[in-house]
Amino acid sequence: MYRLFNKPSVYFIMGTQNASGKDPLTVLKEALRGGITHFQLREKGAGALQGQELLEFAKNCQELCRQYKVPFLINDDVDLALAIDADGIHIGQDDMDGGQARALVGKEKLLGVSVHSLKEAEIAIEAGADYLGMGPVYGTRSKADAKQPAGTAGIKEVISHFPEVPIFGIGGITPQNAGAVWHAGACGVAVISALSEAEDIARQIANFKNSYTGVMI
Ligand code: IFP
Ligand code: MG
Repeated sequence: MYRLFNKPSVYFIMGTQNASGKDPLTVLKEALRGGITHFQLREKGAGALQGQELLEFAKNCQELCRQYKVPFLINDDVDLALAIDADGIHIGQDDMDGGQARALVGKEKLLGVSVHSLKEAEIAIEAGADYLGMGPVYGTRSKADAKQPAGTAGIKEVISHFPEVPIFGIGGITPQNAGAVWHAGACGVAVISALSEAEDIARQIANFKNSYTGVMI
């Protein structure tokens, strides 16, 4: 089941800095209960947990994900992913090379790569990526260094060349604007604040899934 990326997937990305004043483990639990399909721990920026604190927090997230049988991935930090035997890692273009990441984590772990062009997608797939994250589709506030919004044209282009590779749209996606992402052929939406800042997280996840239902591709 782990390797399946069934539509409509809702991939939640969170670090302690995204919990908007709430207890991050409570936010994650609500998201798991509400039906997220993947989780990525992305501990970044000012005040990010480090060392033993990060390890403990990661283990707590992992335990929750296990209870809900949701794959647990770590952003960037291959050492942490290996130390706790996470289900996979996600790397960006500024991080280590995809092939190097694959060699370090082995064949069994999930490897996700952020891409912004067909060329980057080709390289990531060649390196052994299991899925791609592509964006920012729309404007986002969650990443200080985000690129210009790219819409869904890139997702369509990559899917036309690699129809079998799961692609998540990321960046400013809401249930209201997710239609174009599904229409482009993405397997899922990847979201940070759209869930972490939602009044009712479970309702928001349902809204994301419902934004797919009935869309003709
Ligand atoms: N895409 C994804 C994912 N995660 C990231 N951290 C990112 C782009 C920058 F959702 F996993 F595809
Ligand atoms: Mg990164």
